[in-house]
Amino acid sequence: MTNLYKSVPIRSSEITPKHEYLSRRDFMKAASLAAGAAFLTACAPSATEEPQNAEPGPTSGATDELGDPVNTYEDITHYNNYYEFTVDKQGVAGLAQDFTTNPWTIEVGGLVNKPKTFAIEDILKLFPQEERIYRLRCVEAWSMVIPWTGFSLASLLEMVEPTSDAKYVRFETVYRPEEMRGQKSPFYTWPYQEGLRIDEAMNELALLATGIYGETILPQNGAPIRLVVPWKYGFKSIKSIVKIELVSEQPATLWNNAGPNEYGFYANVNPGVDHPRWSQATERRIGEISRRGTLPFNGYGEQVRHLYEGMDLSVNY
Ligand SMILES: Nc1nc2c(c(=O)[nH]1)N[C@H]1C(S)=C(S)[C@@H](COP(=O)(O)O)O[C@H]1N2
Ligand SMILES: [Mo]
Repeated sequence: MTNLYKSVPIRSSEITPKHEYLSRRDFMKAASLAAGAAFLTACAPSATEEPQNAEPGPTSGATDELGDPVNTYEDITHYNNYYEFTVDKQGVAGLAQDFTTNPWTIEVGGLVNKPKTFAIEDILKLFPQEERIYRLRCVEAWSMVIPWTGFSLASLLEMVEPTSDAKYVRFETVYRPEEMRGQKSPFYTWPYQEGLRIDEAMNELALLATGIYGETILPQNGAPIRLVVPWKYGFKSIKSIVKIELVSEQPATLWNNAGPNEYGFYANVNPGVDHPRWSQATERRIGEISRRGTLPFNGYGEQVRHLYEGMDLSVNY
C-alpha cells in the first residue's frame, strides 16, 4: 500500500491539539526547523504560527474507521509503556534509542509441522506490509489512534502449519538485561510473555506491526516487530518479539503472573468490568481534553464478538 501519511505535509497541530508530552529536546528541534523555514519564506506570516512538526505528519483525512484522527507521531513515540526500559512513559524513548534491533530473528515453533526461524528482513519480504489505523486502549484508561504498518499474524501462523493440538499461541519478548535495565526488576517474571487463543490469533485484526506512520517502528514502540491486538487492553500487544510458540495449554503471561485478579488472560476491553483499582467505563484519548466512553471490545465487537459466544466475560476478563 502507498504511504498515506507523508504525501501531504500538514502540521500535527492542525489535526490534534498540541500534545502534552513534547520533550524539550524535540521542541527545540521543531522550533529551530520552524525558524529555518521562516527564514526561507520571509513573506509568510509565520510569526504567529506554531512550530512546524519535524516528524511525519498525517494527512487531514487520516482517521480510524470511527472517524477519530490519528495521534501525532510525537505522542505515539514519546508516551510509551515498555517496562523493560522504565515504568516512566516519557522516559522510554530516550532509554530505548540505542536498543539493538538488527540482526533480529523470530523463532516460530512448538506444535507446528514446519517450524521456522525468520530473520526480520525475510519477514518484510515474505509478508506484504499494509497500513492499518487501529486504536490502542491501555488498561490504565488512556488510548491512542495509531497508523500501523504490518501484516496479519494469521499469515505467519499459516506458513508454519499449526497441528490440531495447537490451541494457544505464546509470544516472548527478547531478554537482554544489559540493554534493558528494567529487566533487572525482580517484580516481574521476565522475559515479557503474552498469549492468545488460536482462534483469536487467527482473526484478521491481529497484526504483527513493523512500522508506524510509514516509518520503521522505533524501539520504544516495539522494534523491530510487535503484536497489535486492537480489541484487547494494550498489555496484550507484546513488543520486540523473538519467539512465537504454538502450545496446547493456556500460557502464563507476565501481567497475569504479576496480578491475577487485575490482569486476566483474555483482557478484552470491557467498559462494564472495572479494574479492581479504577473504572474502565471511560478513557482519556491522548491529545484530547475531555474523557470519552470506552467501547466494548474497543469498538471492534462486530469483528470479534463471535469468538466469545457462551463465555461469561466478567469472569473470563
Ligand atoms: N515487551 C513489552 N511489551 C509491551 C509492554 C511492555 O512493558 N513490554 N507494555 C504493554 C502496554 S501496557 C501497552 S499499553 C502497549 C503500549 O504500546 P506503545 O507504547 O507502542 O503505545 O505495549 C504493550 N506491550
Ligand atoms: Mo497498557
